[in-house]
Amino acid sequence: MQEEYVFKIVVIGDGGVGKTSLILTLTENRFPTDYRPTLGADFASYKVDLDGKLVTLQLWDLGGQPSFAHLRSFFYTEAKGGVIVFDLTNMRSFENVEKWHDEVTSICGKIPIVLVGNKHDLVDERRVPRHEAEQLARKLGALYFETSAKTRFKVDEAFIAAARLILGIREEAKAVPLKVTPELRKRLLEVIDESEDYAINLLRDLISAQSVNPPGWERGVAEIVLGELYRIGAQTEIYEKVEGRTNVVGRLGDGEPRLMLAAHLDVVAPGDGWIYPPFRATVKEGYVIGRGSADAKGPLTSMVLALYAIKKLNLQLGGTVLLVAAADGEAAGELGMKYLLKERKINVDYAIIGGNTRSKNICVAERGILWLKVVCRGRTVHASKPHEGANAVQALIKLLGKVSEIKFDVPPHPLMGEVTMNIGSIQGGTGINMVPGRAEATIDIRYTPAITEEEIISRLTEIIRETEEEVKGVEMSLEVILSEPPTEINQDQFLVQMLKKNVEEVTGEKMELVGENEAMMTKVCMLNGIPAVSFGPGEDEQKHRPNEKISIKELLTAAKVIALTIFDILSQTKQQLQTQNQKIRV
Ligand code: G3D
Ligand code: MG
Repeated sequence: MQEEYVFKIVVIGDGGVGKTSLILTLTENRFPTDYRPTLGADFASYKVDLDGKLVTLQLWDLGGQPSFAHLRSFFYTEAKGGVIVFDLTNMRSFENVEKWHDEVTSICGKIPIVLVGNKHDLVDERRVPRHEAEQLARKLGALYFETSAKTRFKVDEAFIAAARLILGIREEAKAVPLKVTPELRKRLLEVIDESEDYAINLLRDLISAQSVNPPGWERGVAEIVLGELYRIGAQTEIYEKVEGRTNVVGRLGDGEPRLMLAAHLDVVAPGDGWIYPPFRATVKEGYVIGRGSADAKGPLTSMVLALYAIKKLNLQLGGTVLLVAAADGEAAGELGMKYLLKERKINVDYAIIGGNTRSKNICVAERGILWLKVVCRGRTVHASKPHEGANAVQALIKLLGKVSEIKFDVPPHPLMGEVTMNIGSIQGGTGINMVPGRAEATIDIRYTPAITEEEIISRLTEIIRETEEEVKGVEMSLEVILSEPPTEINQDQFLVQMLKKNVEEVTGEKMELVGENEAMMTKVCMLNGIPAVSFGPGEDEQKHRPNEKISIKELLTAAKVIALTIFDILSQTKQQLQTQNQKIRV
C-alpha cells in the first residue's frame, strides 16, 4: 500500500510578490489574469508522488492581512514547512524576507523553509542579484529557487523540494555500480535537450555575478554555483585561501573512482568595444553573449548541467564526481587549483578542465610556461649630467631589442605549436629630469618539449652578459617568476578514449586532439599527477574579446559528452581503471 502524507505549508511574503499566482499555477495550472487580493486565510491542495509516497500539500496563503493578529496565529499553527516568496523585481520584498522568516520561526519553530524569488520571467526588470538571494538562503538555512508563476518555471520544483525537506528524504550514498544501458544513455541526452532553459538561465546568472580578476572576487558567482549544487543534491564545500577568493567543491556520489570537472569562476575585465552589456547576458541567434560566456562560465554551465541531468535520472553513481569551480583561473591559480590540490589535498583519478574546444575537440597538450623578470640597476643622477650616471632605462631598451630578436630554432610540436615569447610589461625611471637608476621588464615564454627551461635561460643570460658589456655601469639580473614544464596526457588513457567515443556518439563527427587550451589548470593537474584534458563549448578565439559569446547548442553538446563520460568512468571499478592504465605505454 502506498504511504500517504498531508502537510500544511504556509506561503508567506510581501503583498504582490506572486503568492496567490504561484499557488494557482501549481494547483490549477492557471495564471490568474483577474486578480483579487485574497481575503483571510485560504488554502489549496497539491498532490505529488514522491518515490512512492503520496504527499498532499495544503498550501496556506495569508492574503496579506497583517492586522489580524489572531488570524495569523491560526494561520501558522501546525505548519510543517514554509515557502517565503519575494519578487525579483522588488528589492523591498527581498529585504523583508528575514522579517517573514523570523515570524514563521517564532511561531512554528525551526521548520524547513524554501525561499522563492518569483517573477523570474521579468529578466529586464530584475533588481535582486541571484548571489545575494543564494547567500541569504544559506544564512537562513533555506533552499532557494527562482520561479515564474507566469511561465511555471521551477514552480513545481520549489514546492516539491519543500515536500522532500519535510519528509526528510535524503539521497542514499551507496556506491552501487551504475548500470549503463543504451536506453539510459539515450534518456540522459534527452534530459539535457529538455534543459536548455535551465542552462541559459544559469549562464545568465553566472555572467551577471561579476568576478573580474584582477582584483578578483569570486564569492558572488560562487554563491550561485553553490546554490545550484546544493539543489542538485551534491555535498558542497567552500575553500578560500584569501577572503572573497572563493573555490566551490561539489561532490556527487561516493567513493572511487573519482572524476573532477573543473572550470574557473573569474573573468578578465570587459575592456572596450562592446555593443552588448558585458555583464547582462544577451541571448541572440543561438548564442549567449557576455563577459565570461566562453571563458569559462559557459564550460562551467555545461558541467553543472551534466550533473543536473544525472540527478534528474535519480541515479546512484558508483564513484564520485567532483565539480570544482575555482578562483584565480585568470592568474597563476595560486588561490585556485594549486591551492586546492596542494593545500586542500583534493585527489582524483581524472580531470576534465572546462576549456573552449567547441564541444568537439579535446585538448591533450600544453606548452611549458616560463615567466621571467629582468631588472637593470644603474646610477641615478640629475638629468643635466647623464654622463655621470648610468641609465637603466636605456640599458633595458637595448637589452629588450636583442631579446626580441631571439629565434628559438626548434621545429613546431604537432599539438603545441611553436615556442613563443612576449615582452608583457616594462617599468622604469621616476621622472623626466632624472637619469633612471632602475628599470625592469617581464617576459612570457611558452615552450615545447623541443627545448628546456635551462636552454632558454642560458640563451637569455648570454644576451644579458653581452649587453652589460656594452652599457657600462648597469647591472642586469634575471629572475624566474613562474616555471611550469610542458605537459601532455597519454592519448591511450581511458579518459581520452571515452571522451573521444562520446564526442563521436553525440556529434557524429570525428573528434580531433589539439593542444593549448586552458593551459594553466590542466597543467596544474598534470603536474600533480592527475591525468587531465581540457574540453568544453565555445571558441578559443572568443576568450578575452569584446562581445564574447558562446553557442547554446555547444553548451548542451558539451554537457552530453561530459555526462556520458561520467557514466563511463564511474561504471568502472578503480581496479578496472588501473588495469586499463597499466596497458598504456609510458
Ligand atoms: P500575492 O498573492 O503575493 O499578493 P499575486 O501576489 O499572486 O496576487 O501577484 C501580484 C501580481 O504579480 C499580479 O499582477 C500577478 O499577475 C503578478 N505576478 C505574479 N507572479 C508573476 C510572475 O511570475 N511573473 C510575472 N510577470 N508576474 C507575476 P497584477 O498586475 O494583477 O497586480
Ligand atoms: Mg495573494
